Parts: sequence; C-alpha cells; structure tokens
Amino acid sequence: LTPADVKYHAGPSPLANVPMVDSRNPKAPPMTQAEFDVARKIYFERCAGCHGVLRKGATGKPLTPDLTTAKGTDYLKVFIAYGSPAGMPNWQTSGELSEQEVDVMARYIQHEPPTPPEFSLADMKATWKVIVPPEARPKKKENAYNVDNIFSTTLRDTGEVALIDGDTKQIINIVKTGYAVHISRTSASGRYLYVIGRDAKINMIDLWMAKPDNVAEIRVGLEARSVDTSKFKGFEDKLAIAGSYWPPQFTIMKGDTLEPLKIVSTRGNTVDKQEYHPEPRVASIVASHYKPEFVVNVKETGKTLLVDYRDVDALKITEIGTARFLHDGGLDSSHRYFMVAANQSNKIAAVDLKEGKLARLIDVGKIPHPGRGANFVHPQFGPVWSTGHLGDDTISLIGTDPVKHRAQAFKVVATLKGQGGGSLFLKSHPKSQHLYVDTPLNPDPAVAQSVAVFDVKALDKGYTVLPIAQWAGLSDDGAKRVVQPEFNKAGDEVWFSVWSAKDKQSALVVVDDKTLKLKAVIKDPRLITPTGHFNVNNTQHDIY
Ligand code: DHE
Repeated sequence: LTPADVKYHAGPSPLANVPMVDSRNPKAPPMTQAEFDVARKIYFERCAGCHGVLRKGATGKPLTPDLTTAKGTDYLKVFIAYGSPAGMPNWQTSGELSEQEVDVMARYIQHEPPTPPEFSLADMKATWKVIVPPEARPKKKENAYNVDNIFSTTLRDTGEVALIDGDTKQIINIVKTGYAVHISRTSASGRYLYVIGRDAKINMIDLWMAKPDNVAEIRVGLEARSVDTSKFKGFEDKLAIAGSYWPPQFTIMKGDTLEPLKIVSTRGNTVDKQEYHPEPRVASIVASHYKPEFVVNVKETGKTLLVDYRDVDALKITEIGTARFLHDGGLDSSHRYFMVAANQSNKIAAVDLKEGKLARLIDVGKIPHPGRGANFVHPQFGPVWSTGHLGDDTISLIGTDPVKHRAQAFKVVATLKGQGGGSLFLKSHPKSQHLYVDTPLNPDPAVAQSVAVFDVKALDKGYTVLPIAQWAGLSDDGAKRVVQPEFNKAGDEVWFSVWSAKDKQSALVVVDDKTLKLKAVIKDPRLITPTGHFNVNNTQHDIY
C-alpha cells in the first residue's frame, strides 16, 4: 500500500466528533483494582441475572453509568442495602452482603460495565469432543430399559443429570454435565438426550448404550439456558440448536456429533421503542412440528425468530415482534401455536407456527411462568393452554382452538385461584383429568412444599393440596421446595422434585394420578438438588 492508499482506506471517521462516554468514567467515585475485582465478581454472581451483563436491565432496572452516577453513592447504598418493594432484594439487611460490599457495589455500578469476551466458532471447536463417534455407537438398543419412560433429572448443584428408569424407579446412571445444569431435551427419535448447563456446555447422551452416557460435548458460549433438536419430518435428529445468554447468539450444530455449523447473533433493536440492545439473551427454544423451523425467543428485544433450517448456509429467519422479556413457553395441544411468556410484560404471546405470524398478545396475571405450560380440554371452552404466575396466585387458561371455539381463541377464558404466588411450573397430560400447579418460590414453606391439584372437569370446586415434601419423609430441615410436575409416558403418574440445599437430603416423589395418593419416594445420596425432570417420551413428542 502507498501512503495515499492508506489515507484512502483509513480516512477520518465522523465518529471523532460524536460525544462518547469515557470508558473510565471520571465522574464515578474512585475504586482500587482489588475493589473493582471484588465488585465484578459479586455483580456476576448476584446481579447480572436481572440487570444484564451490560446492565441494560431486564427483570431489574437498567444500571448504566448515565443513570447511576446521577443517583450517587449514598442513594445507591441505601437501595442495595434495603431493597425495594418492586423486587430488589435487601442485600445487606438480609445478611447476604456486608456493609463494605454494599459500598463497593454502589461505586462499581457507576463505572462502565466490563464486557465479557465473544465466543466464536473456533472457541466452540476448541471445546468440542466427540467421545463416541456415530460409527462406534450401538446399531440397535443395547439395554433392556423402556427408553421412552426414562426420566432425566437435573442435579443442579452437582452439574449432573440422574437418568432414572421410570418403570422400576431405579437410577440408571449419573451423568456429568455442565455447571448448574439447566434443562434436558430429547431428539425426535427419542434416542438422544441433550442437556445444557448454565456454563453453555451441552452434553449429548445416547440412550441406546448398555449404560446410557455422554457421546459428545461442546460449549457454545459462556452462559446459556436452552437447547433443542430438529423435529420436522425428514430432519429427525439431524440438527441441534442452543441459545446463549452470553454472547447473545444461537448456534446450530450437527445432531449426531454437536459439530458447530452456524452462529447467529441476536443483537438488534427492541420490538417496542426500536432501540438497539447490545445483549438480547436467548430464552426458550422449541422445534416446530409444523415446519423445518426452530422457534427462538429473544428476551430483551421481545422477538420470536422462526429459523428455517433447511439450508444452514442460507438461513431464512422470520422475525416476529412479540413482547419484551420473553422467557419460557410451550406448544398448544395441536402443536400449531407456541405460547411464550413475556414475563415482565405480564403477557403471553401466541405465535402461529403454521402461518408464521403472531396470533395474539394476551394479558395475563403478574409475571407468568409456565415452564412449557399445561394443555387440557376445558368442559366449556374446549382446548386450553395454561400458565401460573410468579407474582400472583392465579392460573390463566387461554383458549387455543380457533376453529371450534373461535370466540375464546387466544383469550383468557378463565382464571383459577391457586395456593399462592411463586409458581414456576404446572402440568397436565392428555390421559389425565388433573392439573398440577407447583409454588416452590412462595415465601410460606407450607405452600412451597406442596402442590395444588385441580380436577379439570370440575374447576369451580377449587383445588386439593398434596403435601409432597411431607410424603418424602426427609429427616432434616432442608428447604424442601417442591418443583416441576412431570408425567410418565403412560400419563398415570406424576413426578415431583423435593429440592433441598446441597448439603441436605432431597428426594423425588411419585404420585398416582388417578387416586392422588403417594406411589413412590425415590431417595438416594446421589440425588443432590434435583430440580427439573424430563420424561423422554413426553419431551420427545411435546406432550404436556
Ligand atoms: Fe430456568 C426452563 C431461564 C432459574 C428450572 N429456564 C428455562 C428456560 C429459560 C430459563 C430461558 C426455557 C428453556 C427452554 O424451554 O428452551 N431459569 C432461567 C433463568 O434465567 C433463571 C430465572 C435464573 C438463572 O440464573 O438461571 C432460571 N430455572 C431456574 C431455577 O432456579 C430452577 C427453578 C431450578 C434449576 O434447576 O436451576 C429452573 N428452568 C428450570 C426448568 C426448566 C427451565 C426445570 C424447564 C421447564 C420445562 O418444563 O421445560
């Protein structure tokens, strides 16, 4: 290059005259490097989940220096120490942070947020391991298990899943997975199980092995929550997809080896104010049964992406504006509509996967949290999909049949009153007459340790309370939160986790769906912090 060429390519940027925030933020109170490092660690351990890595806000308020420096250290200290009625925890008065820690946090959030590194294809490949290559795997099932009725139970704090035989209730294997492991999903054939940890590590387990175990693993980022696999006819088990919180992106992989093929960033503009957001995290992902598409829900921008995976090198993405802070959701009983909670907007978005458009945004209670939701047939309004709420004691039933129950379609047709707020998951099954609603985050231990059961044919009769934690018969004084109902394949029993702290005993409790009586308690020293559980058949076919 001649000097003239260089000048041509490197001309003066107009950005030189644009005002920018000084990344050192001289307006913020000073901090030593040691204080900054302590605060950064605390921020990522306690605060980032709600306020975001770049502090743009989600469940919590934005905490960027333009806002925080105006408030000042003293104000921020009070806020962090005492919390707020809007949901900010009282970090100091609860004893979780010391006065000194609160002081460093108040100063830290007035500085620019440090940005974590990106995670490229090369980074992913460096973590990718094919433990048993496809050609060395069993040609047919090499065990006597009824694979369809295996449960994969999250052992949250040990970074493992327990594979449990749903017929005999025996543990088949405890498989090492990612850190603070989150969810399991089944491939279209039901042979493979994909498990994702919060550290974005995916483990792929082959259920045909004599003792089912890991056959491949990869990390797709630095933090993640969701994974699924292609389910459309002709693409069964072909592709896997995982969404990450950081970097904000999703990754498509080969279904049999987890080889990463394509990374797509989710950075972009929000649905409402159409402002740029640097950190739109990927929340739930589901594979469409209607089209060769993945449904990817982007939290901070409030967009649902329908990713047509037929040609990974020429992805066609339909971007549907839904509502901000998308979180979890599931399919309706026909599998045509994806119902996703926009939790801080108090809405459910019903996305029509056949037409590729929004069917409706539906106002529900405070902070809907359905898991995958629960489908059943309402005696009056026909097929409904339902959600419980974190912020109130209601359960919203939404009509999902626009053909035979048009007037009720995508409207709240009834609101049930449950045991209380703090509900995370609810479940039913086509063969069951019951709707089970958990409340593990309710402050009243009696409520957190039991579940409400509604008879879907007599909803006006209210609910029956099942004392699940009491039935577990645990000797010590653990928190014993009862979490996530999940049916077996036959749809005649329901499993619950009784989730205690890492150093306390936990258990799984199995209830007979017909009689609502205790059927079995599964206890084992290896069952440490069980939370979610995923029945192979029901997850494979999206039956819930
Ligand atoms: Fe989850 C699903 C995110 C805390 C148990 N959780 C999901 C999904 C998301 C998510 C985006 C949907 C995945 C999908 O369908 O593809 N969860 C988050 C968080 O950001 C949050 C609030 C905080 C965090 O730090 O992770 C969080 N989740 C929890 C828990 O504390 C739970 C109760 C216990 C645990 O194991 O960590 C928990 N989340 C679950 C479970 C599901 C889930 C069991 C799957 C439900 C299902 O039926 O599919």
